Amino acid sequence: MEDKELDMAGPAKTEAGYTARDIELLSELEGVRKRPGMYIGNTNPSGLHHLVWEIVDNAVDEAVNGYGKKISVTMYKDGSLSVQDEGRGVPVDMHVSGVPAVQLIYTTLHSGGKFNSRVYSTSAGLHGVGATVTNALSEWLEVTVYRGGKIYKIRFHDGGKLETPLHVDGDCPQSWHGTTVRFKPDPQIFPNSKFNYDTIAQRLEEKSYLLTGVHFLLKDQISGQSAEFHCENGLREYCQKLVDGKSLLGDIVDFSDKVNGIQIEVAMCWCLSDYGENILSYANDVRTADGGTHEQGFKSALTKTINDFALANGLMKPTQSIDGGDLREGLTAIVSVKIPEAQLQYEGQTKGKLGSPDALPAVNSLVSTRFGYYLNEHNAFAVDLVKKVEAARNAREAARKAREAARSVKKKGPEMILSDKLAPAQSKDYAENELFIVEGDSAGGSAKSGRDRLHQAILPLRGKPLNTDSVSMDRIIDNVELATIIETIGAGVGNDFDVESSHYGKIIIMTDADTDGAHIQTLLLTFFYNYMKPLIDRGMVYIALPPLYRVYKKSDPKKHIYCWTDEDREAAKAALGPGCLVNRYKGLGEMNPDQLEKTTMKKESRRLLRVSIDDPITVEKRISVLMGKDAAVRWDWIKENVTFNETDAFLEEVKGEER
Ligand code: 2B7
Repeated sequence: MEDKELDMAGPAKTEAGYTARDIELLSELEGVRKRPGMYIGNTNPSGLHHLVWEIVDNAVDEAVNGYGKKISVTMYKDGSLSVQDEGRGVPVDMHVSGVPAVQLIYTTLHSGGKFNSRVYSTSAGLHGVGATVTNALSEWLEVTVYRGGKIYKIRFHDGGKLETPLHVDGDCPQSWHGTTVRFKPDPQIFPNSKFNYDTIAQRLEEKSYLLTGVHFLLKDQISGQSAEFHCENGLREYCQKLVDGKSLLGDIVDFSDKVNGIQIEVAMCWCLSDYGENILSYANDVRTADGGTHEQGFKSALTKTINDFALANGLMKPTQSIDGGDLREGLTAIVSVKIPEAQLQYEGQTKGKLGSPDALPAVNSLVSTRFGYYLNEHNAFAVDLVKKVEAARNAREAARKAREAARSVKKKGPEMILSDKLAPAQSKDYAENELFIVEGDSAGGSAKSGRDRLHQAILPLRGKPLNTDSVSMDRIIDNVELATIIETIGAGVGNDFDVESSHYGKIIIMTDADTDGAHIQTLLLTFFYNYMKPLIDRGMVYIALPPLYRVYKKSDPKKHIYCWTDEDREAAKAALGPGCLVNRYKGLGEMNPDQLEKTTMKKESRRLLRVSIDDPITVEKRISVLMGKDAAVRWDWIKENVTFNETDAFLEEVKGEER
C-alpha cells in the first residue's frame, strides 16, 4: 500500500515545522503531563487504567448512539493496548483551524464541546477530553480510522507530539467502518505501567450489564487469556450475578422507565442469608460509590411503599411503622439513572456522589409506583417481606439492648472489656491515629513496644474473630473480639455506624503471612464490609505486609536487608555478596519489637495494602466464597488465591507512605 499525504492545505509552518497553534496545543498537553492527577486522579494502577476507560468510553458512546455493537480490547506484549470499535470512524475531515478533526480530538482539551457526540456525559465529567488525556500520558498513540473505503492513520509520540500526520494508509471495503486506538502508557508518568487483565475484565463486565446489547471482547496476548462480555437482560442479569448461589426471598424485581427526561433502571432482590445491604448506583453508566440523589429517591420510595402496603393490608397497626434500615437488610439493588448533561451534577470532590436534584423525585416516583404494583400483584412475597422486616427489627432491638448492657458494664470502670487489651494512642487527633489489629498476644506484645505511641494503637486478637456472614447483629455484639473492635473504633456498628466519629484514620490488620493469617484477614474484612462499610469505602482499612525474609552477612549481622519476595531475597543475597544467611519469618512473633517496628509499622519503611472495593462483582464473589458456610471451598480458595505481597483490584499496595 502506498502512503498518500492528505490532499488538504494546512496552515503556514514556521521553519522548525511548528505553527503557533501546534505550540499552544503542546503546552496544553504538557499541562496534563505536569499534573496527571487532575485528570486521572493519580498515577497508580487505578490512574493507569483510566487511560483505558477514556478510550473505551468513546467507543461505548459510539455504540450507544447506535453505531457498532462490538468493542474489542487487546493487551499486547510490548505493554500497549488497543481498543477497536465498529462505529462511524472518528472524523478525518479538515477542521476550520486547518488541522484534521481526528488530530484535534486527540490533542485538545476543548474538543469536547465541538466534537462531543455523547448523549450523556460519562467518564465522571471529562466531557470528551479523555482521548487527549490518554494521548498526553502515552509514550505513543496511534489512531486507525476505517471510513468511506479508506484506511486512515495518525500517530503521536512522547505525550501527544505529532509523529506521523494523518494520511491514507490504504483501501478497505466500503462496508468497513470504525476506529482502532492503540497506545502505550508512558513509563515516565506511571511507575508501574503494566495493565491488569482482571481489572479490565471486571470493568468491561460491569459495562456490559449497564449497556445491554454491546459485546465486549478482551484478549491478553501476554497471558493468552480472553473473555467475552455481553448481556441482553440488563440490570436483572447483573443483580442475578451478584446474588449467585444465595437463597432469595421471592424473585428479582426489576423495572425501568423514563421520568421527566431521566432514564431509570432498577433491579433488586432480598437475600435470606445476608444481613447487610448492598446498593450499587450508577449515573450515566459511571458508578456513584457514595450514592446521592438517585439512591435517596430509591430508598425513600422503598420505605414508603412497604409502609403503605403493610398498613393497607392490615399487616401492621396504624401506630407502627417500618424502618428503612430493617427493610434493606439483605437487600441487593442496582439503581442506574441516565441524566441529560445539563442536569448532571456531583456533590463533593470525588464525583462519587450524584447531586442532581431532579433525580430524587424521578426515581422516587418510579419506584413508588412500580414497587407498589409489584407488592399488590405478588401478595405472598409481600407478606414474607413484611415478616422478614419484623425479624430484622426484633434482632435490632435485641442488639440495642445488648449494646446498652455492654455500655453499663463499661461504665463500671476498670474491668471494662477493653482495658486489658488495647494499647491506645496518646494523640487525640483521630484522623492521624492508626489502629493495628494484631494476630496473637505475642506479636501484640512486640507491636506494643515497637509502636509510635503518639499515633499507633495496638489491639491484639486472641482467637479467630467470628465469621459475620449470615450472622445477625445480636451475635456480633455478643462476640468479645468483635465487640472490642466496635468499642475501640468508637463509631457504632451497622446502620448506626458513623465513619466521621471513628477514633482512627487507618485500621491496619496485621497477621502472620500464612493461611491462618489470611483467614483472619478475610474474617475481619467481612466484618468491616458488612458492618462498617464506610471504612472500606473511604480507603481506611489496610493490611500490613510483614517481610518474609531477612538476609544478613554472617560476619556482620548488622548488614541486613529485609525482603518481601523470593526475587527480593535473591537480589539481596547478590548485593551482600558471599557469606550470607537467610532468616525466614514464619510469623510476626519471630520478629523483635525493633524489627517489627522498622519493617511493618513505621510509616516510612512499611508496606501496606489498601483494601478497596472498586469492583462490586469481585467483592461479592470474594466475600461469598471466602465467608460462605462451605469451609472446604474456602480453604481451597485461600490456598490458591491469596498470594502475599501481591496487589490486585481488591488490594492496592501502599509502599513507604505517604502518597
Ligand atoms: C468527542 C469525540 C471523542 N467521534 C466522532 C464520531 C465517531 C467516533 C468518535 C469514536 C475508541 C477506540 C476505538 C461522529 C467523538 C469523536 O465524532 S470517537 N467514534 N470511537 C472511538 O473513539 N473509539 C463521528 C459523527 C459522524 N461520524 C463520526
